[in-house]
Amino acid sequence: MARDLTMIALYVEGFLIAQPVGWPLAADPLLRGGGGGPIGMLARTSPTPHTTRVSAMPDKQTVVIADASPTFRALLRQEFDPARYEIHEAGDGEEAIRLAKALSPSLITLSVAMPKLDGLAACAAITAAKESETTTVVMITSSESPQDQLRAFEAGAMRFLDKQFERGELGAYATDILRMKETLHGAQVLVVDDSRFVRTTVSQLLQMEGAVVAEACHGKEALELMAAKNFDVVVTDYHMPEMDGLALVRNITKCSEYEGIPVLFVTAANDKRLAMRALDAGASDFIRKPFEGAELLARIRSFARLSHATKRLQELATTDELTGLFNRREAFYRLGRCFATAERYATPFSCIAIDVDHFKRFNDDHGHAAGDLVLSETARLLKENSRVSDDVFRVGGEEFLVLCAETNLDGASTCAEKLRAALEDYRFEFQGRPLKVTISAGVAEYGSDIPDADRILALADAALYESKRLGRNRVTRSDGASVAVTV
Ligand code: GH3
Ligand code: MG
Ligand code: MG
Repeated sequence: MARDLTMIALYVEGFLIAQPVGWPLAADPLLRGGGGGPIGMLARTSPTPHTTRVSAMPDKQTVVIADASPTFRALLRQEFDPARYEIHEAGDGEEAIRLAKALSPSLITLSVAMPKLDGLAACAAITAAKESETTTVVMITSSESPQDQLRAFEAGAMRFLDKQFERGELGAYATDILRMKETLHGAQVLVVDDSRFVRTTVSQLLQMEGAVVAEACHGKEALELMAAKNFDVVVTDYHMPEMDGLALVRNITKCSEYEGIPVLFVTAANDKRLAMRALDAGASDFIRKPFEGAELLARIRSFARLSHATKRLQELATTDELTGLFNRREAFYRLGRCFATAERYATPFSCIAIDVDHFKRFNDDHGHAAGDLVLSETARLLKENSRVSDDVFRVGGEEFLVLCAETNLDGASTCAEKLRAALEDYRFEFQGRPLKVTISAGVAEYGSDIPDADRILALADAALYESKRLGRNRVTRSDGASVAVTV
């Protein structure tokens, strides 16, 4: 019979962490001895943080089955649906390590008794290797000995399975583990707690599931980290020096850039009012101390899923499909924000309205597909030839807008001329044919006489119209001054 290795909770320093039930608690000399107990196990077996892509899993998961007997390997193979898994087999420990490094499988099963190198040694080598840091190892043995199980966990195995396992058990475990990895693999999680012990333990739990974790010891440090990097989920404690959890939640909520980032608030069991205050302040949920590691992970997984879905929706709502640029709606949002900042701090900003010349004729002559290619290439050229601090938008069919932060009319006119020249110089290619287009532009700068964002757009548009009237392929400033041609 297979051992039940689902998680149980273990109470350590004020909160619970999850442990495999198969862990021989009472008989474990390490637990009684202190230092090398279960936390030590987490520390030894958890992979190092990594910075892989977020969540998207390939169509088929790779699994390696390592056992000396081809018959037993065939039996294990039956656990995995060939439509969902790509199975590789190894006949000894050395081959298992080689395949683990070459394929970075999602899961590997290792039998303890194997030629050349036994399963335990192979397991230790695989979990230590960078290439297989996200590989889950299942150790398979005919031994019932708790000491063997302990050694398997110490070597980095996530599960210990008896050779007499029930049919379907390994397959079900693989499905479970891969679903968990799917949602936390590469998820960016920020853990905020003033207790180093709690931070480290929570981080290690998360890292074991493939999350990328950052740690902060109070709210202020958390905000600093959030300003520098995007997170999918934040987990925060309440009592902390400098800035407590509640103040952190309030700060996150009031900042529009952090909209959609779920915050999981950790409260003491008996403080219902605090939990309510945290939710009122904008936390997505709370979890009571002491908590089980398994529950914490389950909640973070669901928040990571939510966070990805929200980000995807935000992306869809703000980007133009053809060019990948920000869309018209985002242009108005950012223009409004730019306007408010300029009004408040009296900083300059300018905008450039751009329109592709004679584009209707271009479509008629070369076809819509060629037109689409030109639009997406034009978008790329506009981005490449403007500053990183400038925002480029597609605001209409063949109409673009560039917002130049902290830039006056002279600076923006130089930028517009650079963009015009870049388009004039560029040779597009469609189905082997070289094609050319030009653009016209109009530039306007914010000033105290401009009452609202619409007005600055109207000025840039009027200047653009003037460029068209004067013959196209040129830049006009809203003050009527001429713009030197750079080519
Ligand atoms: P002007 O120099 O005065 O701007 O002339 P124009 O022909 O570019 O201007 P007009 O506004 O009359 O026509 C714009 C054309 O842009 C109409 C349409 O065929 C084309 N267009 C708009 N959106 C798309 C698009 O998504 N793909 C393609 N291929 N063409 C588009
Ligand atoms: Mg046009
Ligand atoms: Mg137009």
